[in-house]
Amino acid sequence: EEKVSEESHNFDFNAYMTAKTKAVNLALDKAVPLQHPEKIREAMRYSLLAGGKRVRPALCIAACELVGGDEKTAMPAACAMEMMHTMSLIHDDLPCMDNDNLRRGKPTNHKVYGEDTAVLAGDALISFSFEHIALATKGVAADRVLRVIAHLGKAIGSEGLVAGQIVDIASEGDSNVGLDTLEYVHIHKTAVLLESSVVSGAILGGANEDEIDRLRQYAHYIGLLFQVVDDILDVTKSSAELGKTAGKDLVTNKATYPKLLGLERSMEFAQNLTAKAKEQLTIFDKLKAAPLLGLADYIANRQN
Ligand code: GRG
Repeated sequence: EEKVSEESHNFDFNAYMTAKTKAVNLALDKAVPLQHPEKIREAMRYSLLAGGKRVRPALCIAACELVGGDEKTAMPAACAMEMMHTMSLIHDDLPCMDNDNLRRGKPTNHKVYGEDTAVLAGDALISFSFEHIALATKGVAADRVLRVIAHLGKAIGSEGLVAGQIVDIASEGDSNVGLDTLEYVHIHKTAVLLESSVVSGAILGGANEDEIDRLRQYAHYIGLLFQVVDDILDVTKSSAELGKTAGKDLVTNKATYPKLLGLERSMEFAQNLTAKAKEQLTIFDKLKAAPLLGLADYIANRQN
């Protein structure tokens, strides 16, 4: 049985993620120190340092290392990816959006600091992300840094995260949402920032165009995979909890893969996406690609 992929045999993925998470948390803490005016800095730090898997910074650093760069070179961009991600979560949780009370196991930003401050904390994180890449990236040619900044701007704007969010909002309560719309929302809300993370790491590490394109496609597939697995887990988790065969997503309005494809075909789709993601990495040395291969498996096999 091919359960553990052969690539991961000699590579300790958990140790790699633990080390990267630790380094990223330190860098984030340093990048956004508590200073005047304290209220906004506290709100930014509250969500930024609230935990989270740090998948985007890990992708950014791993891609940089894969093409011959080092962790330090990618770190400002890696932090910027996490700051943008955090910003999108703060704004997504607002009463005018999803109106959530909990995030990463803690009260949401607006619950603690108020809506006004939560909006501003998100705004400040957007602006600081760009500033941080521009000022803190060392030893990389300016044209490469500029390309990273442009890529990130596109990824979070009306061709990326914002596009995914507005189409998601528009499709709320619509019982006829099809696979195309579901995929559009997932690609724009999730895959695009993962792509930006990987592409940025690759650009900063000195990748050539072919390498950048392969890595972009890899991230595209794992981004979609992330959401398909999320949908599958929603069904399997709640059926386990309820002791029933039909999970909560099969009875709510929200379109999901299991609802549109059935559980079996959703699981096949997830396997396909994992295979396609890994296929993109075959141009690289297998040992060097181990972290990204491991990340694909991690996203495919996560249990919560
Ligand atoms: C204001 C420019 C601007 C953009 C915001 C609100 C919004 C537009 C977009 C929403 C994007 C959104 C919430 C996407 C969901 C992304 C996602 C997969 C979240 C879960 O990511 P994980 O599992 O979370 O990596 P952790 O907590 O581990 O970091």
